[in-house]
Amino acid sequence: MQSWTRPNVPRLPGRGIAPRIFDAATQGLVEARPDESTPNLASVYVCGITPYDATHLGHAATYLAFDTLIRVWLDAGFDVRYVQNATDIDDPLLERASRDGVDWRDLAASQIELFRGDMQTLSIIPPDEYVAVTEVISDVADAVKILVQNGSAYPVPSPDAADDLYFDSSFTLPAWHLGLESTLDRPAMLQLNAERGGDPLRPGKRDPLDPLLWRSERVGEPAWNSSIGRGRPGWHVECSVIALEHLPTPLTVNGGGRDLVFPHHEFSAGHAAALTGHALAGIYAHAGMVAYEGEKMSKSLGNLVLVSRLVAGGTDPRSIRLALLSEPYRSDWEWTDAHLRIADERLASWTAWAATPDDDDDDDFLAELRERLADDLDTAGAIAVIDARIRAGAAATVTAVSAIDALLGIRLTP
Ligand code: 5CA
Ligand code: ZN
Repeated sequence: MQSWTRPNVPRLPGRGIAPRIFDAATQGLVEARPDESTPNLASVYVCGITPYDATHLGHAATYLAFDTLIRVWLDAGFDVRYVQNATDIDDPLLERASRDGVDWRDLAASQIELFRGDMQTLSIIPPDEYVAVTEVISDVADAVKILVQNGSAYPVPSPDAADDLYFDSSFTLPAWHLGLESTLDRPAMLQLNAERGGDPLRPGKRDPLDPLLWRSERVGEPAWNSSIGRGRPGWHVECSVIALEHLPTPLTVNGGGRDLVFPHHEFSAGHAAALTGHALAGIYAHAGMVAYEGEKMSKSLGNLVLVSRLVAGGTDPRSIRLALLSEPYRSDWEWTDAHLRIADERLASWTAWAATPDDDDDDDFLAELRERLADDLDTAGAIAVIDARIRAGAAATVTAVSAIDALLGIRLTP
């Protein structure tokens, strides 16, 4: 599927540092760099939107976190390969389409178009491959067939349709990258599973946690022909298949928002391990949840601040970027109007500062910025470095202005 236009990312003098970022599997900071199998190629899969109610600031914050990672990687001299999906067939999308009396395909297409526009407006580096789930249904079915053949998938009867297929989670327990080390106990897993698309109460499963791999055709629901009959894929396996198809494994980073740690990334990794015999990713990285009016910003609650609405109301997209970058990407935090007011003031001060740059190189500044960002993408720290420079009366330099553009994605000069 078509991605969006890539922003210009200036090259900076010298070379940046491979960042250390937080890994959910080991619960610690790990250097994010290519491994020996792909010595200079950093690869990242980031879970994309389910296309309705896009693009809210929570989505934007998550994609901006991985945009920062990619900018830091490029500055460190790595080639980067980036893949993102769009979950353009799933129960919540069908429910919303039916609630609003629109065709689910039209809803998905229009929301993906809106998302592309918002990402481009925010100068977010596009994925090299932007893949809709509906483009890979037969590949997912073929993968599920392999799981059936190797014994990690099993049928669950349905009263009104052919058998569905589920993943036997005990099959990959040794490869459970996140469950192995995470702090989740079984009751917490069961609860999150129920809240986040699982069906622990479905009769006939070997373990209530086992996730759906393939839903056989139901009357009135979309279905596709495939090597395992007519139906549609479960959620987690789509991301495993798209990542495996387009990126070398193990990926350097598998990413998304923290609401995806369990069960989504757990099972994407589990399915991939069952398919390939090795780990999906070296690092599992997650952005914190952005809240609004006291609760996680979410499509189901409807407490959304949309990027497109802010921009239509005259907000400078660079202010949105700066506001989101002012919070550590891993924290959960609450969006307030003050975030935008402070970002507007900061943008005005930075722009005035950048208007008359010196030609001198400013190696210290660049080194400080690189050091902050290599430290778990400390964008708030990087912003503080720039604020401090300006407060101290240091002149802007051509390199400093380019560094802010390349690393933070904020262009200060026309
Ligand atoms: N399509 C699936 C992933 S395969 C999905 O989670 N879609 S989504 O539209 O619900 O979310 C898209 C991305 O934004 C995910 O990475 C999700 O973790 C992230 N996200 C959703 N809500 C928030 C929030 N309030 N704050 C931060 N990130 C969020
Ligand atoms: Zn996903």
